[in-house]
Amino acid sequence: MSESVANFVSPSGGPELPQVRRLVTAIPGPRSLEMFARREAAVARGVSTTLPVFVTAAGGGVLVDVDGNSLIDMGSGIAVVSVGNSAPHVVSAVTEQVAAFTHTCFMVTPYEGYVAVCEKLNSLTPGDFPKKSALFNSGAEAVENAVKIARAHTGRSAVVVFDHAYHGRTNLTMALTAKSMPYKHSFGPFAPEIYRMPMAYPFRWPSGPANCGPEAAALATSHMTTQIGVNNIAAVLIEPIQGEGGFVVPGEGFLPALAEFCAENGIVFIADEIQTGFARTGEMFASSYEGVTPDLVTTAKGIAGGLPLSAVTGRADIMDAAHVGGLGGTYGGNPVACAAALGAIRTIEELDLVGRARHIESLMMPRLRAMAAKFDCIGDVRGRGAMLAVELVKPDGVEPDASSTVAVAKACHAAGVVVLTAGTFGNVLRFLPPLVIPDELLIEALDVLEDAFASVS
Ligand code: PLZ
Repeated sequence: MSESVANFVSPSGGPELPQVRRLVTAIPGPRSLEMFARREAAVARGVSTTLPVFVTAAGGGVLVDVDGNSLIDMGSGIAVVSVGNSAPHVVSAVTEQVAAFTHTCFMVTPYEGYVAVCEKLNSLTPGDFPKKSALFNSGAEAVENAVKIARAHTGRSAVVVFDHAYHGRTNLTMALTAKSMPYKHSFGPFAPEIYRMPMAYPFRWPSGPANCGPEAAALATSHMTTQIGVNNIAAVLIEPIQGEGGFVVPGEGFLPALAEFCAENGIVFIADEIQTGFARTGEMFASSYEGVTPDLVTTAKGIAGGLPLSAVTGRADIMDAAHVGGLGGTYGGNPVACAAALGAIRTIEELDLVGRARHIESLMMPRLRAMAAKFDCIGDVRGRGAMLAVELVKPDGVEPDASSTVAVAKACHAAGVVVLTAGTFGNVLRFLPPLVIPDELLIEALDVLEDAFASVS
């Protein structure tokens, strides 16, 4: 373990959780099962559970449950606690803020934290031009507001999205999301004026990964021109690496071609960096990998170390298109969440978590590639930084293998490693460790994963 990470995980005054995998009961244990029975009686079934282990403490790279088990966290609560759970700067900033005041509503009587978070976002996001930001609560809410702003700016209504996209669970963001089950099924009717284009998905591109980026871009721009009409398009909205859709890294050239097409045609290019943002991919924002400068960026998740906060950031003239009073919400940019964000961003900068994400990639990628060579069911290994995945397929082809994916995930869970699945076909295992996880735990998680593949193959 590097010294900075060791110090970080056990700070003076912070939670000192031993960075170990330790199982003292079956997973889930008896107390978790008891609580899960209560949960089933009290909580609506529509809210699902990946692993019914009830957590009492978490930090660094571990989750500790009510039965005393210590599990390795390879999910970060879906890419949220990149700085680790209860990161010291987050805890101290939140504690101070919660004691001073908890809420005034920024639209009624403002406070500095909100402005400071916007200043940080304006300087950290890609693009060397005047920017402004607005703060909200959830990722879906940020996406909704980015679309509102783009429509106000352009006076146009159409929004272009892509196959395998995920943008949220509200009515507009369900419409923007590709996958029906479980996100949209039985919940329509959906918002109009949403148009879906083919995604540059290298592993599944008919003529092969090498042609994927340019060919997909040509298709998308031709469809936009002929089927929608460029003068009707307010925004093109895309995740620079798709998250729920299966960690699809777009074929090279796809994002730059889309951004260029948008710039030529007065279309607002929106990067949904909700899952990819804040150091996760080994850049502060994943758009930077291909030098793409979005007009607007949506952020959430990793922004605030676990507190609910989201944002839209972008070109000042576009952000100012919405009339006074047109944007807002009771809780958007809540002072406690803003304090958490300032603590989280400080942590990312002080611990060089961008570099740490690249280190995680360098540690995990060779192991995942070696597993792909060993196990026939792994068809593809992909991702960037600490946002990595393997796609499982039936032997000798690309037919998705969801049942093996679930089996490998379950074997990892039983062994005390929290992994998540993803993908339109449910056949992607994804890895999103906290960026402060000690190397030893990562290596142990990979050992467990390899055993899980061996047991399922
Ligand atoms: N945009 C790119 O990844 C959230 C969803 C989990 P909210 N992804 C996790 C689930 O099953 O609900 C996400 C995302 C991207 C938007 C969102 C939405 O963010 O904070 O969940 O609303």
